[in-house]
Amino acid sequence: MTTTDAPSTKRVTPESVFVGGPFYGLVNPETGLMAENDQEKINRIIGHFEVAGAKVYNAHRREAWGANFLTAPECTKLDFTEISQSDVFVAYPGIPVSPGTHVEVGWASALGKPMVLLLEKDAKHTFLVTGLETVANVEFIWFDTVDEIIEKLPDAVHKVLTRSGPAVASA
Ligand code: 5HM
Repeated sequence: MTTTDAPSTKRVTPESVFVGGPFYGLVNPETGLMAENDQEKINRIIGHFEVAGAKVYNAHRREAWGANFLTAPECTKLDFTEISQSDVFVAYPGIPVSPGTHVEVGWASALGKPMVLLLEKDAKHTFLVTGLETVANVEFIWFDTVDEIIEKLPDAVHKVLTRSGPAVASA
């Protein structure tokens, strides 16, 4: 982790981040790719951390947005390893709901990873995500637009990186 001197605040920033979100359900069977606006939602988050010098792990980009899917055992093992190695886990659990991202949220919380979850305002999210504060070190960003996420990310990341969240074992 690194501390940056912004004019008004000091914020802790991560050296490594895992970015997750809906993938398989968003790949158009005709093109074999995610739509550009769906790619953009992920790319904006990746870019936010990369311009600050962080190492970003992300399956969508790694697998060329659907053009180069890994096998299920390959991506499962890689994602678990990369989440384990990351300072912070940032993800859209998804509208549409992403089954794989929900598995990753479970791994990240059980691993005690600091987490920031990006939740669409006025949408239904499962109770086991919106209730995660009771067992995990998590911040939620409720958003309408990706611009809102980018504005709120630095504070949310700082909060989870400087706080020790509830341990699952002591729940
Ligand atoms: O179920 P869904 O595809 O939406 O799950 C997305 C999450 O699973 C992503 O955060 C990604 O890290 C992981 N994933 C992956 O790494 C998912 C798929 C396809 O299901 C894949 N590689 N090929």
